[in-house]
Amino acid sequence: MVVAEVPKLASAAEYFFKMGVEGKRFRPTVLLLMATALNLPAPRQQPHDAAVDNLATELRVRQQCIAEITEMIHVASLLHDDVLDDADTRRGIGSLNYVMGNKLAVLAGDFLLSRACVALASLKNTEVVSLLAKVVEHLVTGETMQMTTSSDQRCSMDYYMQKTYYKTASLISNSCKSIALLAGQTSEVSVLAYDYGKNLGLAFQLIDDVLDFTGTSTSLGKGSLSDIRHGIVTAPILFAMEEFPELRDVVDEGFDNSANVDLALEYLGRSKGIERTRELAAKHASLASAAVDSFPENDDEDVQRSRRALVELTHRVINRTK
Ligand code: GRG
Repeated sequence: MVVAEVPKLASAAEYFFKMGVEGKRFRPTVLLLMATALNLPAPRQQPHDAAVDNLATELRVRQQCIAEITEMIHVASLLHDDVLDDADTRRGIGSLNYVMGNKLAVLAGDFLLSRACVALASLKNTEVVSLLAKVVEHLVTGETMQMTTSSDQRCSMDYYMQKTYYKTASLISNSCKSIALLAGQTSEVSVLAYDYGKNLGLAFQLIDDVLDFTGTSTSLGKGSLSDIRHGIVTAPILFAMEEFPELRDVVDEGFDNSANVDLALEYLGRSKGIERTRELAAKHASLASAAVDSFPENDDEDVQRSRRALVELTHRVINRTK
């Protein structure tokens, strides 16, 4: 799906799908587990019915296609994000804009997005098309919200959570819902799948925001500090600001001056900002887990194992160090 005709575009579009730089593949992992977790109970087959097996295989291929589309949208958004941020690295290697230039990076992102659209159309399910088209709108909206904030918006937890939903949680939540819809699940169950993805995505981003300050250790300042250096205010600072309202003046002054970064870190260190962000992530992880616990009963061993794995992932997301 990511192979283009023109060699230059082909190498650009394939760049982050090569072995070793494919990233965590967190989203497709969740989606394939969700597919099995929502398998409908198989009708009793006696004798073995090949037609039933074929239907199950066909469904799995369609759900796998959602996992592929989701990863392509994700990578397209990373390519464009790196252009906007003028990033020079991604996944431990040179970012595509750095290696091949902004123009090819933008075009490669557009190409991945258009191939994802073609694959999506081939599924011939208009509700699923609408959900994933909305996700692209959300990604763009979230990025724009982050880029163009007023002082009040930058200091608002509601604004931050809305932006986080758009930038991170919408893709995984709406893809989870698409998996459920393709499986022929009811709208109630599809909403549970959506709730799982949304809360997992929010927890994932909240921990990402903590790791930006702490890195793999628990000490402050050991992360890349990339958000704050780019003037992006995230949950730990917002919680710290509730304890120390004077931090707002520092935030309003901006972080072009590295002394302000140090000052904000000092306030953060004296506050419960990191702890409260972790607690909020844990709350969302537990809501995600509760959604899986509400899935309709199914004794199938594979289904049970996938549900346990989805729950296990909620723990991993909040305990991860990278
Ligand atoms: C072209 C679809 C499209 C969108 C353009 C630039 C933009 C609008 C949106 C930016 C969206 C963005 C980059 C959100 C951040 C999401 C996020 C948490 C990225 C990190 O995901 P990981 O940790 O990365 O799963 P790996 O490398 O493991 O895949």
